[in-house]
Amino acid sequence: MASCTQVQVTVIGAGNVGSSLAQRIAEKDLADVVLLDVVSGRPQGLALDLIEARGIERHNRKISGTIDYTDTANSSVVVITAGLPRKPGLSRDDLLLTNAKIVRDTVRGAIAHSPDAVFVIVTNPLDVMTYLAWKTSGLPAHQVMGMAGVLDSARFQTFIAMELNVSAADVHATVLGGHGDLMVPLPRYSTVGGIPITELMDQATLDRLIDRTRNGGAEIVELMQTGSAFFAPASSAALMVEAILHNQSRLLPVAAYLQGEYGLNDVFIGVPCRIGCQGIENILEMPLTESEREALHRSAQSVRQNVDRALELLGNT
Ligand code: TXD
Repeated sequence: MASCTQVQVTVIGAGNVGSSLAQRIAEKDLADVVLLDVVSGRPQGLALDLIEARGIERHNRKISGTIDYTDTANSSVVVITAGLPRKPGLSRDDLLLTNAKIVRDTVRGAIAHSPDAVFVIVTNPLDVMTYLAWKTSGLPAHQVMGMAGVLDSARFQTFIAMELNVSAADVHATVLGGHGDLMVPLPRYSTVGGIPITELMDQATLDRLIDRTRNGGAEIVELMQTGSAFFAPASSAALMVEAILHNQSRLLPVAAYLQGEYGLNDVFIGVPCRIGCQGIENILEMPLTESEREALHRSAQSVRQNVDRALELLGNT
């Protein structure tokens, strides 16, 4: 008899990013979704709300909300969006430790019931949390990746499209490195209809767009005052989930574990990877100029320092 088992994705953290991601996954008909949070009632309520739109959105995906990890069993992909945002009065170290503990606990909870899942980490500080998630999981490195490069590249793509008054669909933008001030937008590898943007705008314009990309998250926080970006982050994570579930071999910039690539070792950082059903199928090494390579190394150095600090803080708990 044919099996009726449906592919399932678990989204941990039913906050802004998590709930938008659940919506995207279900409405794009990618998979059934289990939404898990520590706050009882919230994931259940959001799931019911999403289910009540099914007739209108015309899909039959199951969406359930829970606080119990046993309900997440046998997920193909687990996305971790649980965590606290940066708040006034919360020091960088407090946030690092709090989110490190949350990521550690959620990975432990999820992996116990979905040992073969591909893990996609969204929680900030992204590259650090992806490293901790991988360490905690004991999974092969190709099964753990962080979402940031897709979002940072989408922001760069948007600003280029707005500047040149062309469709974002015709712009390909490349941003490598950590998700933070030291990210590495690569204009040489960013194109409009195949033409490098270095041919289409002067240096001052390029610098302005790069700066806006680097501060993309902060610009939205500044406008919103309470809360941070979640629509584009959810779209970015959904794109990665789709590439995994549909085994698309898409080339996407994701935080991946490096073992010598780009001259870097034992660090998760944003680089272009081929993404399929196994997770990261391989890491693409783009030829970099000396200054691009230096920028990537500077970004990796800062990630590494924060990983060490997080491990030190966790060790004291
Ligand atoms: O590019 C990127 N990687 C990012 C990262 C883009 C956008 C947001 N980025 C980060 O994702 C952000 O800095 C946060 O660390 C996470 C989630 O952002 P979101 O905007 O969704 O935060 P919310 O709305 O505060 O939601 C967090 C949820 C909330 O419902 C908590 O109750 C839940 O996480 N939470 C937990 N769920 C399960 N288990 C535990 N332990 C837990 N702790 C908190």
